[in-house]
Amino acid sequence: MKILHTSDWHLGHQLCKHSRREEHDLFINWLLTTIDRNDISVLIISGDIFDSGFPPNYALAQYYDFLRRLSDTCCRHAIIVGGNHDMPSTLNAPRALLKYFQIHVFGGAESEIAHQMVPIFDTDNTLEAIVCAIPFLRARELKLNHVGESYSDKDRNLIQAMTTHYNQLSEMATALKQTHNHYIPIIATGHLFTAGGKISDTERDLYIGQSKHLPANYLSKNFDYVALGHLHQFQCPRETPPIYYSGSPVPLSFNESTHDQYILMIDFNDNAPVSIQKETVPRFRSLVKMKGHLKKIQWELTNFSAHAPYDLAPWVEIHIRDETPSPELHEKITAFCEAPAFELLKVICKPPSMQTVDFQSQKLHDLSPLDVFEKRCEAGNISGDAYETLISTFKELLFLCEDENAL
Ligand SMILES: [Mn+2]
Repeated sequence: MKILHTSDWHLGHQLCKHSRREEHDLFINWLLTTIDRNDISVLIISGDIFDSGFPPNYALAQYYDFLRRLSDTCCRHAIIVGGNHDMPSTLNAPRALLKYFQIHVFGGAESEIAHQMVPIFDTDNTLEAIVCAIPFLRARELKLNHVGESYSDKDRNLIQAMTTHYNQLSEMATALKQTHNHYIPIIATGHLFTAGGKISDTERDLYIGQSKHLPANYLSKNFDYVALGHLHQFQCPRETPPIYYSGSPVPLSFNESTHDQYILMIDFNDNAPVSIQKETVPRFRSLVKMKGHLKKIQWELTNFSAHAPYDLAPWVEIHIRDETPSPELHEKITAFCEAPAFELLKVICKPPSMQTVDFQSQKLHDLSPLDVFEKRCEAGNISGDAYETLISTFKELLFLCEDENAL
């Protein structure tokens, strides 16, 4: 039995107000072909299907169209769990209908934990795997009451409750497995930060500080494979038994495009060790970041050639050093951008004073609250320890606001 593990699609995502719809369409086409070519029986999507709790209608259509086309492939089951970007009720709304097609959806934690255990049967109706479907876990779903607790107690109790949730499902699945004589792998899903994980600039910073990261070894060793989402870069927090992040299939920022994107395929042979294969997702659109002085940028733009094998025009972000914003400068750059080979998304100008000023397309909606706060600190010439303390306090405030607003 082979499963395919992916996560963090973020359907509906925009980069500098530009839709990622075409890239997601191409990814979905590629994924469906990959599923058939590799004889995949079970698909797991480990959270952040959508970029927001209220996705645009085209993103919903992409998702349902994908699920319909999935039923034409060799894949017999799908397990889809919610991430921190997903609204549990949005994902859960069609679950009764989708279950009819062997698509099991868990937008949030269930009030009855046993419901999160999904037995997978083969075509002869023999139990061939058990999936513990665990979505992003919210404090209120774990019935934690934080009133009067210090932040460190709150963190510790959340980690404890998450660990208990995983252990309970591990014990239930192990008990079910032991009633059978043949090999039955137990697979868990999750949408969380593990301690020491590599983060990028687009993961919503829900867990600030190591105290809120779950150590990988807290996850039961009875799980033969743990399919994680949340971190957008492929990584392996534990090798034996294996825990993997597949990472997002489409880079969500210019920084994320500096590394490759993957999906993972896991083969469970009878009693044999698990074999894990990672496959590179094609880059459907190049995201190119150019940094340097004006002359260098002009040279790079003049000599720009797209290497992507797909038709989508590359997107470019430019950071110009030692230049003061001016209308003439704008013209000097755009004169090089009229070639149809790429599309210029953003120009950031860094004057000699080192104060960052954006003069073209960077508007407030392009910035995160943290970006705005960092700019305010830079404008106030705050640096060193004072800067670090202010940033970490601001991140803590952001976390509290997100937690208060979480649905
Ligand atoms: Mn994500």
